[in-house]
Amino acid sequence: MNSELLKKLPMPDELGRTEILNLLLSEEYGFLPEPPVGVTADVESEDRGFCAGKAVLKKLKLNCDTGKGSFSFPVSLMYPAEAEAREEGKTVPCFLYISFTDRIPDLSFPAEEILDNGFAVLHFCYQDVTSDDGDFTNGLAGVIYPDGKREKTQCGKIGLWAWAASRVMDFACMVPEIDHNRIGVVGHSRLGKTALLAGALDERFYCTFSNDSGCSGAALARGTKGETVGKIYQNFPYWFCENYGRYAEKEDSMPFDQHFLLAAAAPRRVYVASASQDCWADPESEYLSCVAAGNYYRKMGLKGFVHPDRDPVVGDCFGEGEIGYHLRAGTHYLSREDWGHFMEYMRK
Ligand code: GTR
Repeated sequence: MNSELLKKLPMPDELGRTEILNLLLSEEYGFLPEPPVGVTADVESEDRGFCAGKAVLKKLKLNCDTGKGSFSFPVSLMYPAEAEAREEGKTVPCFLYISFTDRIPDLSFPAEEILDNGFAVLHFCYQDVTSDDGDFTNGLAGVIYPDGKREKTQCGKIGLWAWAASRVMDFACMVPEIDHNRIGVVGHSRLGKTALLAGALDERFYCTFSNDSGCSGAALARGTKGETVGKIYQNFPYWFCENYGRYAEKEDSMPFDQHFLLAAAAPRRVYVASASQDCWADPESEYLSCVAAGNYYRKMGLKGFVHPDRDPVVGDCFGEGEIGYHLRAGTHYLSREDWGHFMEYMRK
């Protein structure tokens, strides 16, 4: 384990959650829009025969009164049919899955398996919120930034997707089948970065699941062997706020590193999933970030990240602390194996 690097990292120890978040928002992701004045849902269809009738699938439109105009986007809700027996107190834990597609199920989303395991899922497709490019005139961006222009510290696309995840959370809190204290937000890759931000900002999330989120997600920027701040900001400046560009190839000058993002979720749970051949996301940097954030948790009197004092090997899964981690064999992908670990961690 690279303990020299760990010693050199800035530590959030003296900072409270609000200060950590302010730092991350002003320097990296940008400040998100205010929460909406109101959120309502229109049920557009209901399939009671979903997964052979074992589950219910509802397609909804979520309407948000942002204060700057109204914005709507599609969301899907699915839960095991037996969760409707509410008088027996059978509410179920729920995954809020930020997806790359609107397909249900999908190769990266084994819906039936998740439902069979007793979980509800709320699902939305990120590009239904706003496009994944530098155009800030469409979707939520178009409502929040009427002329398509942002200030230096106003959020980029990751912040807008994370804002949408919190609106789905607003809705989740109105669903009687769901256990409102057991909702985990899940995302892969750029949407893993989004899930981490949403989970750090919104204390209603019980747990955040980051899958292969890499640079500007779970992975430390300092000492990375994968994607750098310079590279990501060159290719995807619109994911972040303008200030982040100042740290391109100057990671050592950052007053924070990505373990601050994990620490901002304390005392709640964060789970980081890495893949052994995902060199661009850099599993080692994701692991070290958990180690560093674990120290912050421990200073709060929590377990933090419970792990052996060595680099992880394929097949390792550390789920004892408030920070969980696994290293799966293979490449950049959200697999059934990853979901299996997420479900196991949520059950704890
Ligand atoms: C890559 C990007 C990564 C990761 C990935 C993805 O091109 O460099 O940071 O987010 O895209 O989201 O698929």
